[in-house]
Amino acid sequence: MTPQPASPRPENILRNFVDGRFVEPDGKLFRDIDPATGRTVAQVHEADLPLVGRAVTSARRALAQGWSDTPVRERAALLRRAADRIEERFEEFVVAEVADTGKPITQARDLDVARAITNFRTFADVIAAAGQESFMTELGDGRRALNYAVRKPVGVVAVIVPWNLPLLLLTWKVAPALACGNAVVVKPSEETPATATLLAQVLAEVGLPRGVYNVVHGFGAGSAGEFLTTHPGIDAVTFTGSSATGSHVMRTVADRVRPVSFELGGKNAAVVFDDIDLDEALTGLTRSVFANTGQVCLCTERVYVQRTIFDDIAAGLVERAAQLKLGSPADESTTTGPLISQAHRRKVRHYFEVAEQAGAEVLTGGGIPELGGDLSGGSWIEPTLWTGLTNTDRPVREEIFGPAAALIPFDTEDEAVALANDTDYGLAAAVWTNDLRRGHRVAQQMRVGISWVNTWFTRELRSPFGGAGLSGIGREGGESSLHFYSEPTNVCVQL
Ligand code: NAD
Ligand code: 6OD
Repeated sequence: MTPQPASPRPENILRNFVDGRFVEPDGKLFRDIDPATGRTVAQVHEADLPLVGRAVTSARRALAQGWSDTPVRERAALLRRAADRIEERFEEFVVAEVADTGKPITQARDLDVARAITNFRTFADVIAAAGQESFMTELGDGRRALNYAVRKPVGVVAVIVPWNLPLLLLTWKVAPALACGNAVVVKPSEETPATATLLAQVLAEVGLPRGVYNVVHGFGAGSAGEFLTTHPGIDAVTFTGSSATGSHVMRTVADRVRPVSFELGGKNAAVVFDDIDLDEALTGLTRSVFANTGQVCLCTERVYVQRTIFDDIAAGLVERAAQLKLGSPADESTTTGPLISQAHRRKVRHYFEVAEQAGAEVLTGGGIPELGGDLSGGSWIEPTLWTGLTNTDRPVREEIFGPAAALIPFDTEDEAVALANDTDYGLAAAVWTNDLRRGHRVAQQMRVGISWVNTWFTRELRSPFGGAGLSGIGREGGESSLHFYSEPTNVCVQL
């Protein structure tokens, strides 16, 4: 049976969640729009400065009232209950995520909500297994000192996330933060406020003490995002979003010397060698360029192809792009949703114009599709591929964050590595080759946080994840998350 799309409920108001309660809206509201149709899905209560302050205060109080000292096994059990409860309310999360993003329901189920569950289970396991560092120091004359590190939470963590994978990216940060005994104030994107709000219900249902998880809704500058990062009661900021916003947030917290973890933009390369299995590489490349309508920070926007197979790859990708099915997110056969908003579509279209002015040949796409009916008000865009651009052209240097990529030929391995690394970003790369040694050699030379060989977006949540250059600061995942979300005190005892 084809599931029904989320019915627009403009009378529905998404509330802020502070100190274990939903706050009755008494101020400004903004609209939550379904990008597939352009319809209003809900109204959202924008948190003002005093309300953000109350959220931070309630988080501090929760720490003081004992949350930070909760035994690890209790925190791990709570994370597991959260995962179980999301599983029980799975379709509610799916419907909310689809209504906010317009993404295909199959993706919301198989990736976004499924990963939220895995995030909670993984960090329950990670914290339950985590040890502490200890060293014996030889002081001479037979004297020794025992050093051991005691893991402590950082305190109140501001969690700011974007709209592309809202619940996945939120829980990727909230789960380890709670695992380490922190309290959080989360600011979801203004475009996608629903699942962070639903998560508040779930965490309350599974017994998270009040004040440990707070949600404040709103925008960035002059709104909840800025109120949060400038609040003196915040001990750390974990942020996923654009490099420009990351830079701004960094300056904001610099005066108070607060730690930041930044997962920022990407301009990711794929490098395709002529020894590949063509079909396998085309399947992988199609995913990496067009998944989530190109709105994944890890998506490939630069495809470097060995000249000997350039025409085959170009033709194969055009053929596969034509097979993508844009349509109602509720339809199980839809592969591709809209962009997140009309504003984002204007940005992506601007790059279409810049590419054509730079002399790009449009292999496919480049325009706005006519979907008709309910979908005519949505922010749809055509999957787009170009040739004829070089590394000096803006569409090859700047993050587009849409379903568009430039195909560029290379001749030698060294040239491919140099082209791929010729970027200010450094998030991800994908190398496609059947030569085992070359795969390792090239993957290791990439200046990125994650370098895949013959795959894309395959995630091991215990491995470090993050970016170099404009793509971020720090690493999260497994032990790396524990390092960010906890602060060790080293105890040194002379024996
Ligand atoms: P954005 O930077 O505009 O917004 C991200 C979040 O920051 C939103 O919640 C927004 O309200 C908030 N914000 C904006 N200005 C702020 C300010 N001055 N102070 C505090 N908060 C502020 O990014 P976006 O458009 O929502 O998301 C797309 C970007 O995110 C792309 O660049 C993409 O590459 C990046 N991204 C990176 C990763 C990663 O893991 N590296 C993952 C997903 C998305
Ligand atoms: O998979 C993850 O944990 C992660 N942080 C993915 C980021 C995707 C960017 O849009």
